Order: sequence, then C-alpha cells, then structure tokens
Amino acid sequence: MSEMTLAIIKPDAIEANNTGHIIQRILDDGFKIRAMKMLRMSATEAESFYAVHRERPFFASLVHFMTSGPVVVLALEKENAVAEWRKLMGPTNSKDAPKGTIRGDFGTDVERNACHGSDSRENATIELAFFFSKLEYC
Ligand code: IDP
Ligand code: MG
Repeated sequence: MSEMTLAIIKPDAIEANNTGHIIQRILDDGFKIRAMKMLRMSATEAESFYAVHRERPFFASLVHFMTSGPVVVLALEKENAVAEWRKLMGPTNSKDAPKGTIRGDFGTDVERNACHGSDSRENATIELAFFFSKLEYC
C-alpha cells in the first residue's frame, strides 16, 4: 500500500552541495515527491521537532546542527515509504553506514548524517503535518 514519509536533507548535505545528488537518488529509488521546500528552522522549531530526544546528551548539539543552515524537507510517497526511505538512508551513524546508502556516501558521523527519515507511519503523519499544510501537496 502506498504511504508517505518525511525526509529532511540536513544542513551538512546542503552545505556540501549534495542536495541535487540526494534528490536524484530519491527519484531513482522510485519515490514520488509530493511536496518539497527549503527552510531554516529556528531553535524553538528544532527543539519541538526533536522533542522525543530532549533528555538525550546530544540534544543541544543536534538542535545547534539542525539550525546551522537551511534544510530541504520532502514528503515522499512509495509503497512502504517509511521503511524504504530508512533503507535508502542507511543506519544513523554515517561511520557505520555502507557505501551506496545516502548516509554512507554523504554523511560524516553519528550527528552529521546528511538526512532524516520518519521512523514509523504514526510519526510520519505527525512529522509531515509539522512542515506541510494540505495545500502544499501536489
Ligand atoms: P535517526 O535519524 O536514524 O532516526 P535518531 O536516534 O532518531 O536517529 O536520532 C536523531 C538524530 O540525532 C540523528 O539523525 C543524528 O543527527 C542525531 N544523533 C543520534 N544519535 C546521536 C549521538 O549519539 N550523538 C550525536 N548525535 C546523534
Ligand atoms: Mg529518528
């Protein structure tokens, strides 16, 4: 069944001029881009988006990183989009991510890992609504 997930191209990948390469991989993997925009999150927005991690030791650093430059947010559609996008991204730590995955090819470490993906259908719905209104879906 077709589903949607939220992808974010993170500030490290934008700064390194990898935005186009990552979008091409998304398209080559068979995702449809239903919505997309570039924005720069405020600290309040990043804290809210990552609220589930607020007790973790890396929270402040993560918020600092995610607000250090613009991000590109995308609503991706495919069969099993949530799992398929996480597979294409690779594991969280870019140092462990195999070559051929986005995090393996474009990320640096456990924090600067090039992209975000929702971890469940439920969270995908919440995260898509965080960034996109109904009018923004094509
Ligand atoms: P995920 O992005 O693969 O779902 P999460 O555990 O949800 O991984 O962590 C959210 C983000 O927080 C990661 O993508 C990464 O940027 C950052 N992060 C996760 N674990 C660490 C860590 O141990 N140190 C620093 N940053 C981390
Ligand atoms: Mg996560």
